[in-house]
Amino acid sequence: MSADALVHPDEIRSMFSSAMSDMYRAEVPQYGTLLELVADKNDETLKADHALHDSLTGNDELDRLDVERHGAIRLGKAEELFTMRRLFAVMGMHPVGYYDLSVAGVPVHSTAFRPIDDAALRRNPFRVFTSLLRLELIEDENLRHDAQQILAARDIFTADVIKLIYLAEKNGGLTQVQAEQFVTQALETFRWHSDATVSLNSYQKMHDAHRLIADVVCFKGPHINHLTPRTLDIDAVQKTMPERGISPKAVVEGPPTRKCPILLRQTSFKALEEQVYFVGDTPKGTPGTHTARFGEIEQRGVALTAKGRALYDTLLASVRQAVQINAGGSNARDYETELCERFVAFPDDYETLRVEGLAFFKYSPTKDGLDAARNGKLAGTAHELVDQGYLRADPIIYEDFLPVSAAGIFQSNLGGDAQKNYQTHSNQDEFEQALGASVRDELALYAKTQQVSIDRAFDALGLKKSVA
Ligand code: OOG
Ligand code: NI
Repeated sequence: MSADALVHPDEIRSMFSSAMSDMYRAEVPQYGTLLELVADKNDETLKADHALHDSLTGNDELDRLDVERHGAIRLGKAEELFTMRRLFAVMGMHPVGYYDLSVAGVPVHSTAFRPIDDAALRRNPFRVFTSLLRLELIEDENLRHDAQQILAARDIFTADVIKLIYLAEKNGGLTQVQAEQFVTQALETFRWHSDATVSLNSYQKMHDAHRLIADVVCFKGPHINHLTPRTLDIDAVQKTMPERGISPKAVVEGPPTRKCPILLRQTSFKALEEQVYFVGDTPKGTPGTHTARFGEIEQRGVALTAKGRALYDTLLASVRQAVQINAGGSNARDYETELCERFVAFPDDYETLRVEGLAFFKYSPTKDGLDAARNGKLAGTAHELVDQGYLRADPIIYEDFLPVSAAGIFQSNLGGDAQKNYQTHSNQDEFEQALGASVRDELALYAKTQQVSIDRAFDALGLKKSVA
């Protein structure tokens, strides 16, 4: 490769995600313990479940499993979100989805920066759940004004990373040397700073209004607050966490345990109380503590269509109406029982999920299909060809997040497991204005992946195009 050849954005994303993981492991040792636990359980699961092993191999998911993780940051002002979009674009990560968390009592709205095409997801599906504080939801006018002033004065990006973003935009990418500098410089924005930018008194005022406001407003930058590996058996990891000195939250967010996993299940361990210094009389500052950083694991399942998602949302809402988890999490079992009982209404085999149009699948020709095509005796729809054994259908993995689950993860790290449901209006327009772009519609991305796979499979079988 010549010195001025451009590095592929997927490669920069992999370099960045691995550098971020190393940094977080050094900053939060429990994250390293969690990674080991997840790797052990994934090995056990794969050894015991050959069908799962085959399906992950067939879907090209096995290779990405070890590098797969997501993280999260919380930003304070529109300009930060705008520049963050440009920074992530250098690594082939683009805003997908709009999440309104105010409905669950968290004063932010969010998107997920992630790779979007199939090849990029296979290479490294690193995602960052990115939230923007909604200052207009702070009721106290003085406090809102103070928060605005503090945020206006901060700059979370290094001068060098800004130059490199411009360079990447101008030249359509970065050279190897520039990419390495970019990763080092970009990492600075996500680093933990134990020096707060405000006095203990200001911190406490923000903290009393909402702990999240203190976390976003009082520090130099949007420290990465967790990194989440993907597990193949979240129940096993949740159960084993205490044995390795980690204490998980009361319940796993998302759907219940199923034979055919759907969407996303997540659980986290409590944020750590860390020593920080507030602006004060002595040069070192006034010592105090702040809790922000935690650990999380996730298990991903098949992506749902709009129809499937509507069923999921309805069932989940009915569970949450029936049982609301209390602050101590002591009624967690009641919640789980209710969840399992109500989700009996959600079909739990891939064939029904596919035929009823509840989930997305990737189609590919089987060997029998290719043989039959040579003899020219194929006909039918995608579903019929699957029935005849000429096509196979593999679940398309859900690459996104769930607003109710995300709010639960936020809540459990802001003090207590209590679930809340607030009513406020979402404001996607304002979010996209700050972002300087519109977010992509995740359902359209899955639908396209499914349709492209059908088109390719039909081409390979010498058939005319069809829809699933
Ligand atoms: C983000 C919480 C949401 C997820 O996986 O749903 C999240 C945060 O606490 O900033 O990470
Ligand atoms: Ni998360």
